[in-house]
Amino acid sequence: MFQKILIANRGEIAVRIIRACREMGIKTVAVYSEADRDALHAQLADEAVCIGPAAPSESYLNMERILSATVATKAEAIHPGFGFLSENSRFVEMCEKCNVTFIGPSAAVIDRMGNKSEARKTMMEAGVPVVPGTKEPVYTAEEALEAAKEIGFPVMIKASSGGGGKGMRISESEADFSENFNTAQRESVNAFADNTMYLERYVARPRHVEVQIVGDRFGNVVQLGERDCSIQRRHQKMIEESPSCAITEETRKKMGETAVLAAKTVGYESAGTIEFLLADSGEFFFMEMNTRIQVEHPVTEFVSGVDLVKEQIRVAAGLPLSVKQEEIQMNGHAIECRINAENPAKNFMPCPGTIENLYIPGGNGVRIDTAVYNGYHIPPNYDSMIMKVIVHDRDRESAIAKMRSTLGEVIIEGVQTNLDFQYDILNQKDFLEGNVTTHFIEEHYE
Ligand code: MV4
Repeated sequence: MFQKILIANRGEIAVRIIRACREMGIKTVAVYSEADRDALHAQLADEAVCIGPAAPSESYLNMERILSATVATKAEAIHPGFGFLSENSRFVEMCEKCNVTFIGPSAAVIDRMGNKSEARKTMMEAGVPVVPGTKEPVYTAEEALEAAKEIGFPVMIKASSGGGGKGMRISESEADFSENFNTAQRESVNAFADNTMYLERYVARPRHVEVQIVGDRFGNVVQLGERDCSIQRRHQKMIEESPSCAITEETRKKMGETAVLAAKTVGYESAGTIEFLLADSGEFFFMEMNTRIQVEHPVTEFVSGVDLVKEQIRVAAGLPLSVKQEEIQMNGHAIECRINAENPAKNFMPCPGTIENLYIPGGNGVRIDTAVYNGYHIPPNYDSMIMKVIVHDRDRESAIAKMRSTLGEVIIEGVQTNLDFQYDILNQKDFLEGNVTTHFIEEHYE
């Protein structure tokens, strides 16, 4: 096992990783920017190294500085968390050159899955269901239109380097196709310097259901059930839960097996997520694979009892997974609400500032992942998510009741937050009935 791990991240996920390391008897090194001198992760770690100015490109995204800090502190491995360098294959290669273990999948797997059009083709060939559409990438509006006529309208035009909705356009008919294709492609060229596009039939009012998997280097892959992440706003998830109330036992089994097949097809090691689009027909289709630990991993930890970060560390050290599929039993229902320092009344504008009064609740089946404390100044340079409230109870109804009760106890003063907005969602009839699609927020609020 590793003696010392460097955490190349900040905020609640850095704290989450430090805790896993400490429980495993592993020393930790935090890195922090000049804006994060007072950040909790820098105080909780055994050592902390300042790696540069507030701008992410000068600190948390700066590969040379992070690797220098790793070598200087003699850490043997880097945990990247999510965001920042977590899905950067060049960084994985640089770690290898420095003899440092990257806690995550290989550079080759990150590249293969990061290219959405290639990932789609890989999955099609493996027999994983994908939305009907192109198998080979398209580059011009002319060839794309021919493909779109075959698929049938409406079609979804997607950028191969996209994800999170960037470089994505719906085309309703032949008449609007070329304009939408060109706009989506231009967006992709500007954002990712990549003109590679692909097409899918448009799936109306879908749900976002994803399966958590974890694999080791011996070829073992287990799945830890699904998460329903349909409650999103502009591709930012707000509420995640496990299990999904939208699928039958039969679909659940098939989806889990499909996720394992997808991961085994690429020889996946570490924690990863297979995202599916669930159509109202009950059919599901592979969308993308996320090759990192995700924000919403605690809901899976609650229902499965598996510590995903510890498993990541174990398998990166060359050990086998600590659990077999037959030993995994999913229990009860978990829900996560993401609390952001933002103003819902002002178009959810980020609202950095100083926390003047803070109360963090607890209780049976309550988990709060956060890195803020009383008097903490939230810097304006990073993500606005400041807290994750996660609850676990025997069924969905009890979990919703627990989440309402817990959110009601949270006190955050000094900055605007989406706490009240989250509370309101939990009282919406459609949410309570499990009537949620990816359009829930726009249909109920905007
Ligand atoms: C789709 C779709 C409908 N049909 N693909 C959005 C981001 C990317 N991960 C996939 N996305 C979608 N792809 C087809 N063929 C609808 C969406 C979509 C969506 C998906 C998941 C969660 C929220 C979403 C919000 C709007 C659109």
